[in-house]
Amino acid sequence: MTDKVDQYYDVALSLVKTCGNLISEHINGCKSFVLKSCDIDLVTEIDKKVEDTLVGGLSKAFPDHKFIGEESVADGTKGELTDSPTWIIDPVDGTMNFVHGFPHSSISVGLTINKEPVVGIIYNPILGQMFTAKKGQGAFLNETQIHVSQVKEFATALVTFEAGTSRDPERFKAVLENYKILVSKGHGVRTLGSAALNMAMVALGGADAYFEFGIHAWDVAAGTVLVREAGGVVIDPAGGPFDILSRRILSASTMELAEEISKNIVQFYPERD
Ligand code: LIP
Repeated sequence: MTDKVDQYYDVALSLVKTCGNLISEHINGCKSFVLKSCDIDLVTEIDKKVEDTLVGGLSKAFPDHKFIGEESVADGTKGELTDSPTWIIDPVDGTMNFVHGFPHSSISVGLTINKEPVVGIIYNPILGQMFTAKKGQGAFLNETQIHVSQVKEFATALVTFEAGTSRDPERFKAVLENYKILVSKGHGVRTLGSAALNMAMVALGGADAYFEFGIHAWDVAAGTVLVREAGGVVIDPAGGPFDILSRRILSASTMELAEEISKNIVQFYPERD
C-alpha cells in the first residue's frame, strides 16, 4: 500500500507545483470573481483552472480514482465519499485572500483511501510554502520535518479561527461568541482566511489549535493528514471522532488542549455535506 500511496503522492505533487504558477502569476492586480452562496463566497477563473488541471492530471494517471472538488461540487457535480481512492481538492483555499492579493492562499489536495485521509499537500506558492504529509511518514515544510507545539493549556494557546464565508445568522452568532471566548481565555487569535493554511500552522507549531464550523471536506482533508503526521490531533469540536463530512473540525497540538477548547467553546451544527 505504501508504494501505491507514494506513487499517488508523486503525481499529485508534480501537478500541484505546476498549478502553483497559476496562482502566483495572478496574485497581483484586480481579479474578476463570481459569487457562490453569498456576497463573501467567491470563485475566480483561476480556482476553476487549477481544479480542472488537478482533476485532469490525476484522472489520466489513475482512471479508477474518484474526486470531490470544491468548484465541481459548486457546479452541481455530486461529491460522494466512497472507499475508493478519492482526491478531495480545494484549488484555491482562501479565494477571498487571492482576490484581494493577500498572500495567504493555498492549493489543498487530500487523498482518502477507505475514507481515511492518507495524503495531504498544502501549497502556498506566493510565499513558497509546500506542506506535505503521507500517513505514517511524517509531515514536512519544504522537505524539512515539522512538529506541532506541546501546548496543553487553553490559556497559553495561540488559536486560529475564521469568520467564514456564510452569512447564516445562527452560525455568525456562534462565531462572535467564540471569538470573545478565544480573546478572553487564550493567548491570542489569528485568522489566515484559509482553513488549510490554519491547519498547516498547527502542524508547523506556529499555532496551537484551529477550529471552525461550516468548512467542507476540501478545506480540511489535506490539513488533517498534515496535523496528525506532525503529532497533533483532529477531532470533532464537541470532543468525539472527526467526521470529514460534518462541516465541523477541531485540530490541536495535544489532546489535552483540544479537550479544554472543546469544553469552552459554543457549538454550532451546520447541515452535513
Ligand atoms: C475558505 C476556508 C476558510 C473558511 C471560508 C472558506 P475557500 O475556503 O478556507 O477557512 O472560513 O469560509 O470556506 O472558500 O476560500 O476555498
